[in-house]
Amino acid sequence: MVDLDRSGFIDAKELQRALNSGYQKFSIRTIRLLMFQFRNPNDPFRTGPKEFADLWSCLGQWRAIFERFDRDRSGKIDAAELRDALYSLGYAVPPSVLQLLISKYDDQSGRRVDLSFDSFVECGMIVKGLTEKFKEKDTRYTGSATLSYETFMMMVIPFLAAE
Ligand SMILES: [Ca+2]
Repeated sequence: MVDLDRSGFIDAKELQRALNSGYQKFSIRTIRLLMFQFRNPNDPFRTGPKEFADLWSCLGQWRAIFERFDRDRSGKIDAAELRDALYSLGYAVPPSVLQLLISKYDDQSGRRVDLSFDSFVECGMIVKGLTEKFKEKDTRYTGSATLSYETFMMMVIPFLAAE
């Protein structure tokens, strides 16, 4: 149903259309990040039925986490709720990092930053993805690692998906 042009694969626009519903909107940036995370290693530029199923199930898990940590039932996740949600997943993100991350979603209105579901998923995937990448280099879990310039860039750039 999602594969509107019947190509056997879904593209970012098709996925965005499938995920957007009345109260939930996904930015194309989050969509691209999701597609990157669930790419097929043998065919990384195409999202087929299996990748889509994995992605869908992962979104269900993020939804459950979102509901669980939206303690004040505001329909949004604030900085403290995000910290607790990430902590529950095993990511003890330093306060400075959390602040930098959440500041990316500041709309400059002067109000407290609150994350909608798609921004929450994006934050979660960035923290999870980069932490896992870092852990590959920090095999003894010391919190430090030595990386080459190329390795560092290769780690980070995929998470800076274009708008
Ligand atoms: Ca909330």
